[in-house]
Amino acid sequence: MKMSKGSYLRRTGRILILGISIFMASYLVSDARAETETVLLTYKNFSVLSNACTYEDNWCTYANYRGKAVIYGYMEKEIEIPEGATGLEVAIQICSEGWGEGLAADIDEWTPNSALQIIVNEEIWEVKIPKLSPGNPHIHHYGYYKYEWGERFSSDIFDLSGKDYATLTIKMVDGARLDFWEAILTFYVPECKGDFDQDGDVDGSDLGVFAAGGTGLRLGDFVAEFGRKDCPVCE
Ligand SMILES: [Ca+2]
Ligand SMILES: [Ca+2]
Repeated sequence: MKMSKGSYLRRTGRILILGISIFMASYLVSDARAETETVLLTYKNFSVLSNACTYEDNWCTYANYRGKAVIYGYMEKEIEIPEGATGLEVAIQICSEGWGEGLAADIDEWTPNSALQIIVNEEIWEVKIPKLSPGNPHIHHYGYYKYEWGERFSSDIFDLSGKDYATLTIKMVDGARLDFWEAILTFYVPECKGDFDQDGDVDGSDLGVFAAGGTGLRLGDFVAEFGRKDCPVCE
């Protein structure tokens, strides 16, 4: 069917307005992410172990079964980022053999800054170990415990946009120590909901479909994906 001049102008106008909105809304952050891949790391996978007590080198006497490490310093590792991943969440699993294992700081070494830090390149996420009042079950073995044996905690999502590699550091600050079992890395790739014609990118032709309406996608989400060329394609 031939488009009348009026509807042609209306459609062109709508696309123009969308283009301007996309430019303006490109400051909006979209959180439409899909989990891609998880990677498990034990202390053996870290290339740098500094002031870390391990089952093989058990100078602290607490790393007394296979797979356990007690971290007083830091661990570091170069990680390869899966293609298209823009986010990384790091979860720490504490050993689960028994009472006294956890993320803690000895009472006489504790400061208001006692914390565990997870650092990805320059970005730091940290969890502080609070000073607790006497009689609290989280005070034992001469330490303040933030997490206890068997518990797991997760970082915020680190930004990996445009990177192929990153340096991951797990670091103890001001007397903190960790009974470390494993780190679980979860990589996230933004979902490509805006690749309507399924050709692996979000470009002008997808914009045309979006402009025509009825896609159910929010402008902010479309904008976040606009320009991507790494969308998954059905084989
Ligand atoms: Ca497309
Ligand atoms: Ca295309």
